[in-house]
Amino acid sequence: MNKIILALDEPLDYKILKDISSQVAGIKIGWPLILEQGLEGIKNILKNFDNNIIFDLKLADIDSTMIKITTHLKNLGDSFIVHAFVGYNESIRELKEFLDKENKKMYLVSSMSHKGWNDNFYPYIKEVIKMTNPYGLVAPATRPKILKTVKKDFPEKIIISPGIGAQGAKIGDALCNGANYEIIGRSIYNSKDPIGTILEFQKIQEERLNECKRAETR
Ligand code: BMP
Repeated sequence: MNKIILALDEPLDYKILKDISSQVAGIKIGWPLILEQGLEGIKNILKNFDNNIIFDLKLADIDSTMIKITTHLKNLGDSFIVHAFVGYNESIRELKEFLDKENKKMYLVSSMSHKGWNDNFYPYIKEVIKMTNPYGLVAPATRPKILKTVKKDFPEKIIISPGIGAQGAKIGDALCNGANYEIIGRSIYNSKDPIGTILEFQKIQEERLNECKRAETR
């Protein structure tokens, strides 16, 4: 089972990264690693990964700024995570057109995993998602109710879900609640044996998925 997206917010040894690359469904790169390693460092890290490289810059700006930013990174990755709350016209619409032309995917943030996020805005975010028709969505493992709602509203979208381990959700829970992949960072890159941890998490994911499928059919 390959349903882990590694959130690489801190560097790992190159040898470990090479071994990890075949064990995960993707890698998420964001500001912490970009600022620490610089673009050249990121290029070297990404040599270990063939595909599903997700740039998580949580873009939230006007169209021309977001297009400039993604232009710098488009040759390095496959997808970009973008905030939906900025709205559609002169922002996400134009970025989506640009990314489509470049054959890149967009994930929109539907809800976040931390306590301070306010899901009262979800009806608005849902409208932006509908208009945009992105490739995928980010939805939190920490709040099963909204994750299930997002899945129900957008059953055909790929849902990637953070909040597992360090933020409190259990491995496999997001998969049971409708996510396609679980985004995991600290529990992997801070562990003494990242590859062993990934293999163990994959086993737990499989067991949890079987359990919840069985529960559904009861
Ligand atoms: P960790 O497993 O170490 O908590 O990492 C989670 C990753 O997912 C981090 O890169 C974080 O920025 C990201 N993330 C999140 O935690 N919550 C969200 O709602 C959206 C995210 O992208």
